[in-house]
Amino acid sequence: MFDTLSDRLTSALAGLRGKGRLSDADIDATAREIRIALLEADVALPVVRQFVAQIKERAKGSEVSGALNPAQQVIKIVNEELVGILGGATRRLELAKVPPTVIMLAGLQGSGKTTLAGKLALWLRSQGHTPLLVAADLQRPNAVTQLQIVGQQAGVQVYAPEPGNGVGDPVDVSRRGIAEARVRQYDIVVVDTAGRLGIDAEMMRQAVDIRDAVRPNEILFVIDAMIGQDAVSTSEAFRDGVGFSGVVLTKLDGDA
Ligand SMILES: Nc1nc2c(ncn2[C@@H]2O[C@H](COP(=O)(O)OP(=O)(O)O)[C@@H](O)[C@H]2O)c(=O)[nH]1
Ligand SMILES: [Mg+2]
Repeated sequence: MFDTLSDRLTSALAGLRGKGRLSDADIDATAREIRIALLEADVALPVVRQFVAQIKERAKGSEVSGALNPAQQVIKIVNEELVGILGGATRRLELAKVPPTVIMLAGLQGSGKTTLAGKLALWLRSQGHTPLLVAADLQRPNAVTQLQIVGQQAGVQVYAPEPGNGVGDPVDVSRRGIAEARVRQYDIVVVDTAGRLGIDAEMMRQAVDIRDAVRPNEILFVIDAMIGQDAVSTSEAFRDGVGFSGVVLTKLDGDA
């Protein structure tokens, strides 16, 4: 996807190179090309609209720089805005002043939460932490076993007091998981929660209840990069329903 998007953007901007002065018409034409490039890359319309509007506004605005000609300035603006969207928000995990740090994983079923729990555990361990994984997905068949296997592979402990498959209270397990970590001095707790196939009120309520019970330092919203356009509405629903402090895109190794 990025190869074509990158090609399209390059050609959209190519017309500007070498121009000493840009008219509003030049900027509009370039904005139109960028818009088409993004839409063809399956970027959601509201995102495209905002992005293009931002670029137009900045390009037509008073950002006059002595060092760059107008065409170079537009290219710089597009570049900055793209970095802002794609990579501007990477940052470190927020650690609690008093351990344990609590990380809650939320997202739709199949988005990759349990897999991420394992990756996080392995990485945290390599950084000298002693993480505890908490099995709070008591819904999805074999979710508890899956987390236990993932924990074993990463060489970290899994707190799984309930069998799952519909048995046990995820809010209670989450709360007890934090208490367990405190007593046994694990410094980071990763709470693996249940998702649903689509956004539904029951899932949101459960995620909110877990959030309120464990007061996480980080809520990582896990999203499958292959869902394309649905990513925007799903993220917005989670943002408004549960809130999150970070987003993890999974399956970037796929063919989306
Ligand atoms: N290719 C690929 N597959 C992944 C990735 N993360 C998760 N999966 C697969 O996606 C499926 C769902 O993942 P899982 O962690 O069980 O999702 P959960 O329901 O959110 O816990 C599993 O088959 C995983 O192996 C990833 O980054 N790349
Ligand atoms: Mg899972």
